[in-house]
Amino acid sequence: MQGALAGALALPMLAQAQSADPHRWQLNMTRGVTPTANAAYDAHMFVLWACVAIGIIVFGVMAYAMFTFRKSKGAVPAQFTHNTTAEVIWTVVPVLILIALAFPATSGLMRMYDTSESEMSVKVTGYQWVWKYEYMGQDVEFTSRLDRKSDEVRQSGVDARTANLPHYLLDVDNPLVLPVGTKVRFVITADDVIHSWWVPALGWKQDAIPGIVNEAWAKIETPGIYRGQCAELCGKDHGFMPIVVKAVSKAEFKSWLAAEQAKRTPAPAVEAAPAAAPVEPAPAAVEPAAVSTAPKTEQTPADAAAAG
Ligand SMILES: [Cu+2]
Repeated sequence: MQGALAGALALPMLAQAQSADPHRWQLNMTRGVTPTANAAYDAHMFVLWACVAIGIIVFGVMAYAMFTFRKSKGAVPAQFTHNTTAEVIWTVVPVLILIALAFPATSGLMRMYDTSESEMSVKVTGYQWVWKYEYMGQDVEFTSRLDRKSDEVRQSGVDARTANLPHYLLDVDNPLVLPVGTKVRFVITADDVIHSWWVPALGWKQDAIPGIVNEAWAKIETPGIYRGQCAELCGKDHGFMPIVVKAVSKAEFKSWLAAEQAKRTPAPAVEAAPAAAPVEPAPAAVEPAAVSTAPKTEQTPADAAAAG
């Protein structure tokens, strides 16, 4: 209880430590690592500066009028009740400004929702309180949960700041590995209550709702580790289901995927990767037949290499 409380209290502080790495007391939004995230950032900055300019103009004119036409200088209030020209101006100008602001926002949103021509799909399922990732059509799936060290610290009741964990509550056991320069489509759902999958560097947040499949996509430009969290209050451990995306080169992703497939496919798992134990035990029924075929497939590349 005490540990959970300490963890909950530490959250606002640590939420700032996430990627693409904002710093403490940072006030503005960060640039992301995808074209849509950067479009969102640009739209945000455009609107911000438009608001700053409008604020300076409006308050500037107001301050000038108050100072120049003050009562002590003998100013007399104007005596008019209606001015069609002024009304047309203060209606048309804001409408034009709103259209100018809506344009980048709408075009950005339309691009965000366009998942066509994606090169691979990942299914994300939220559970209390883990994420499950399935690389669709690749036979690779795993769960991703809070790393054990963070969990131990949060349950121990000690002050998290003394634990010397740079990514306290933001690390997971199995990160979602993705290739850079690839349009990845996400299909997002949940299996118990509503969650929300959010990695700020990707520039979007998508609700994970039981019985509904939401879509999103990302084309990550820069390799790196990008952190996020569940963004929909989903129960007592909502604060303890972080997200880690590891973006790697296409070649690196290919070999990672092959290694995962080998690990998780019952056939080569026994022979091919004895050092890396599978996270989930392979189904026993498939094993005997699989073992007998494994040496053959193993020897072929080795023999070829020896011959060459
Ligand atoms: Cu949650």
